[in-house]
Amino acid sequence: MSERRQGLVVAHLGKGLAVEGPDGRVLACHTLRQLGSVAVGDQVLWEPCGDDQGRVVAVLPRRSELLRPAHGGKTRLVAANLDQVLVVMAPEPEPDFLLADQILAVCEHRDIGAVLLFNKIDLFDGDAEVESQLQGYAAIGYPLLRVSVKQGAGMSELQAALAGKTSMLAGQSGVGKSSISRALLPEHDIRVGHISALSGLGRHTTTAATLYHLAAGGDLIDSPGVAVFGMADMTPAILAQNYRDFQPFLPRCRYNDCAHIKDQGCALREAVEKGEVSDSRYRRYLKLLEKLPNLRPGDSR
Ligand SMILES: Nc1nc2c(ncn2[C@@H]2O[C@H](COP(=O)(O)OP(=O)(O)OP(=O)(O)O)[C@@H](O)[C@H]2O)c(=O)[nH]1
Ligand SMILES: [Mg+2]
Ligand SMILES: [Zn+2]
Repeated sequence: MSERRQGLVVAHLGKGLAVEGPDGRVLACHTLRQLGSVAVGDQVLWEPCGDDQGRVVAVLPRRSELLRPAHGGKTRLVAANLDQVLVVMAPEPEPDFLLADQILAVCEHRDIGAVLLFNKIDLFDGDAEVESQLQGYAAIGYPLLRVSVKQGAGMSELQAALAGKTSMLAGQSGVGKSSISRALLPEHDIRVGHISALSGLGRHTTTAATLYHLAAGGDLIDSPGVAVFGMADMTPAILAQNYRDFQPFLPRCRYNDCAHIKDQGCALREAVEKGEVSDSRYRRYLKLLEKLPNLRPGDSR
């Protein structure tokens, strides 16, 4: 029986995994079929087998799981042990606060922290509407960082927010996610080369999630696309519960299954009318409801 070691899954290969051992070396590993899904960010136990390869024999308990919808109503694990998602926005393209709300709700649902990252402040003219939305998020407890990768502004605060944590960047196209990654990840190209060079288990595609170590501490999982923040497993009730600012009011709705639309005795709507909950957050919630697959007409009273 060979010796078991702990390792960190840093990438998916065609038929296996790239696992980083305690000495920092990355090697290709097979997985046992009965292990089920293993994802980037997983802590695993592995044992050496053959030439510079390993076999993953166990997955250690996870503190969080990020899933995305897959074929046949199933879900696929995209990343494990994420601590936080950085929701990147910018003055240009015009901020998509609906997408931001969706990402924040999915993170809340998965017990993953969230931070707002407002990039390109070199282009920001102080637009009152954008500023008021940003401050609204800060008021309900989301940390708000303002940076300009282009000018290097706010980058040390960003590094401090990432230190000691496993994070992922998310947000609409063109806000600067890749630019931020490049600024934070001097080892990016080296690592992609190493992982692609691992033999025997198929190729690593750069379209798959990959974990990188940050120079100033912490890890960054680079995962393309915002599809991972789908709401396939959410009902109206679950969506509302994952709005931090809605939570205090929900237990006071007259009906347990209140969808908070036109329901009688809806405490959330009352709170919006009294100005205790942001009207724009509530209106965007109504829009997100329309994107939920589970909402049938007549679900609400
Ligand atoms: N003025 C300014 N431009 C920036 C800043 N950060 C990024 N950009 C520019 O914004 C554009 C988009 O940046 P990307 O990093 O490609 O954006 P992305 O979020 O990765 O976009 P997708 O890959 O399409 O999702 C590029 O032209 C960058 O040079 C910034 O701080 N200030
Ligand atoms: Mg990009
Ligand atoms: Zn209600």
